[in-house]
Amino acid sequence: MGQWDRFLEPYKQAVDELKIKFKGMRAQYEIENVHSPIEFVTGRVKPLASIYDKCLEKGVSFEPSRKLAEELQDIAGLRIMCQFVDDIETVVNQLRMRNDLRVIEEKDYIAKNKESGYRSYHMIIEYPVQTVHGEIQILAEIQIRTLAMNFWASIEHSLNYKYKGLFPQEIQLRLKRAAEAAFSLDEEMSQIRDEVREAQKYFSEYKETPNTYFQAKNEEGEQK
Ligand code: 0O2
Ligand code: 0O2
Repeated sequence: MGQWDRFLEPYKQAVDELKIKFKGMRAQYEIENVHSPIEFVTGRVKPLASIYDKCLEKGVSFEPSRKLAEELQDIAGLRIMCQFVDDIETVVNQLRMRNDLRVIEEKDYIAKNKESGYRSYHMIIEYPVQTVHGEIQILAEIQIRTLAMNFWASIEHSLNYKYKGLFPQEIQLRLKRAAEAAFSLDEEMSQIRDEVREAQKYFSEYKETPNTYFQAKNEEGEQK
C-alpha cells in the first residue's frame, strides 16, 4: 500500500461515516413526519490531483505530512443540501450540538457571498477516526447550501475547470446574473415555504395510500 493510500484512508473512513450519520438525521425527521432540513448528502475525499494543486497554491510540500493535514482542511469534504435557506441554520445548529465532532471554524458565505457570486455555509470540523493504531483526529469541511446554491456552484465549478478561472467577460457576467437569479429563487421559495412544506407533508403521508382508499373516501362523502 502506498504512502498516500495510508494517509488518505482515515479521511475516506470519516467521509463514509459522516455520510451515514447525516443521512441518518434525514431519516429521523422522516420517521417523525416533520420537514427534513436535509434534502441530500454527498461526500468525497479530495482527489490527489486537487491536493497537488492546493499544495502548490499554499506553498506546502506535496507529501503526506502533519503540515499538509493542517493546511488542507478539506481533504475530507461533505456537502449537505437543503430545500430552503432557513434549513441551513437548522442544520448548522444541529451540527454545533453534536458530540461526535468539534466545530473549529465557520465561514458564512451566505450573509456575504464571495466575489464570484458563490454562496454556501462552511464548517471546518475535527472528527475522531478509530484506527487499528488508536484514535486520530482529522479535519473535514462541511458545505451546507440550498439546492439553488448547489446548482449554481456545480455549473460554475465545471466552467472554472474548463477556463481555469479565467472566464471570458461574457460568461463572467452571465454567471453573476445566474447567481442573482439563484438568490431570487431562494427568496421566492422562502416566501411560500410553509405552503410547500404542508404540501410535502400531505404528499408523504398519502403517497403510499392506494387510490381505492381515496375513491372509498369520496364515495363516503357523496353519500352523506
Ligand atoms: P437515494 O435513494 O438515491 O436518495 P457512494 O456511492 O456510497 O459513495 P452515495 O451517497 O450513494 O455515495 O452517492 P453520492 O454521489 O454521494 O450521492 C449522494 C446522494 O445524493 C445519492 O442518493 C443521490 O441520489 C443524491 N442526489 C444527488 N443529486 C441529487 C439531487 O439533485 N436531488 C436529490 N434529492 N438527491 C440527489 P443515495 O444516497 O444513493 O440515495
Ligand atoms: P473543490 O474542487 O470543491 O474541492 P482554502 O483554499 O480551502 O484553503 P478558502 O479560500 O478559505 O481556503 O476556502 P473556502 O473558499 O472557504 O472554501 C473552498 C471551497 O469552497 C472550494 O474548494 C469549493 O468547494 C468552494 N468554493 C469556494 N469558492 C467557490 C466559488 O467561487 N465557486 C465554486 N463553485 N465553489 C467555491 P476547492 O478546493 O476550491 O475546490
